[in-house]
Amino acid sequence: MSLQQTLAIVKPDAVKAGNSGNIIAMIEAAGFNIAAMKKTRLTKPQAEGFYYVHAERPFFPELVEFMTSGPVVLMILEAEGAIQKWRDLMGPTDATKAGPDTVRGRYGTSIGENASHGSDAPETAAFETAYFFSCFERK
Ligand code: 3AN
Repeated sequence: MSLQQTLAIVKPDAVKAGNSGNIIAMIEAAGFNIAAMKKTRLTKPQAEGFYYVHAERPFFPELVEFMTSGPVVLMILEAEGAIQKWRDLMGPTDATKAGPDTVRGRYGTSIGENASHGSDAPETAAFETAYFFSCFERK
């Protein structure tokens, strides 16, 4: 296993509910290095571009609407095997099926409003981290 970077997003539902600090604490307790972090509100074109692979899916308009509904916290997480490690900590996409020790189990409520995002492969992690952070913003 090698040192990897992955993109994490605290989604608008979790930021709105005041849970971004709790989620960051879970990330730090799990041993990730937070290599970059910022809070911002995505524009519609930014959200559409980020989720371009889902553009043909029926839930795409709902997804874009939700992701632009309020501020998000964007982070680059670094660890050995960071991509899978962060997906394990988040739990499954459907928050109603996520365990009590996972981010989505604790702070998500449904398949759409699931508190967090994580890259799913090295190629998507490379695209997603570069989508939101320049090389000057990575520590
Ligand atoms: P993950 O983020 O766990 O990799 P994907 O890639 O299957 O999950 O889905 C991308 C995003 O689309 C997820 N963040 C999820 O919240 C949203 N999504 C997936 N399926 C649905 C659905 N049926 N209804 C609403 N949103 C969905």
